[in-house]
Amino acid sequence: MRFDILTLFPGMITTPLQESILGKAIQKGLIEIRATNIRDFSEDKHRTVDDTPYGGGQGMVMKVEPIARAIEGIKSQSPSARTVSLTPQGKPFDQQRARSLSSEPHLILLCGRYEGVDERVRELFVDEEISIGDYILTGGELAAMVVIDAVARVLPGVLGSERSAEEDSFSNSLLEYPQYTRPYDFRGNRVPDVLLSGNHGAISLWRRKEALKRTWMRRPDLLAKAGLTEEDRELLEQIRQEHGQRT
Ligand code: 4GY
Repeated sequence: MRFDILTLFPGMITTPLQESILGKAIQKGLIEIRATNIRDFSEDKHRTVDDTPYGGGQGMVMKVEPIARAIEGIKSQSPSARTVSLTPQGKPFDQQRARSLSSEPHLILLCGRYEGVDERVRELFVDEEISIGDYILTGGELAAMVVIDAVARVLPGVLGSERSAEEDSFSNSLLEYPQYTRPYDFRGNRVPDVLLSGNHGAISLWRRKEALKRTWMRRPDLLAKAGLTEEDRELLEQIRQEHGQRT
């Protein structure tokens, strides 16, 4: 899968994404990440990419022409590439969206700066706007990296053959159960004995219950859309009783 990032700060993008799992995915040829400087598509001698807002107001707005030329350049080589803009005005990004974007062969990620991007860019060139959360960043770059990381992670082969993204939290709409490794006792804080029991049935049941407990306590909104089994409902009833009948 290919990712083209359009940004005024290409140096922010490439180096961090070359570490660890995504770095290996690049080396294996599973993903290709290219950052393009929008300024390279400005045609005036000052390499202008922004201007003052029509109607007045503070700050600068990114101009349509350099972005149009950058997108058209990529699309002339790859007509089916899908253009995504990162903005707080977009649809909330989640695991489901990460999975659906992972079936695209080529994404163009547009990163705005300053007060935003001329609206005609959205109207003429953007297929979809995505928000990574209800807060305002100084630019779309970090959001684009979040999207790339989450999308690349679910591609076949990226996590390695021994582990699939299907098994983890959010694929089943629950938070993860707690994990432990050695030592068994850290300053009097011991690992739950069931995890040392060798009883795989008991371990699975404990983990499921802990996942349900965490989700119930921290993210009850997720429980509503989780596909709960009859056993899950019984575990939740136990959890409610153990916590003195809340909700
Ligand atoms: N939140 N989710 C976000 C963001 C910065 C002004 C447009 C977000 O995705 N992007 O905060 N982006 C803004 C800054 C121009 C992008």
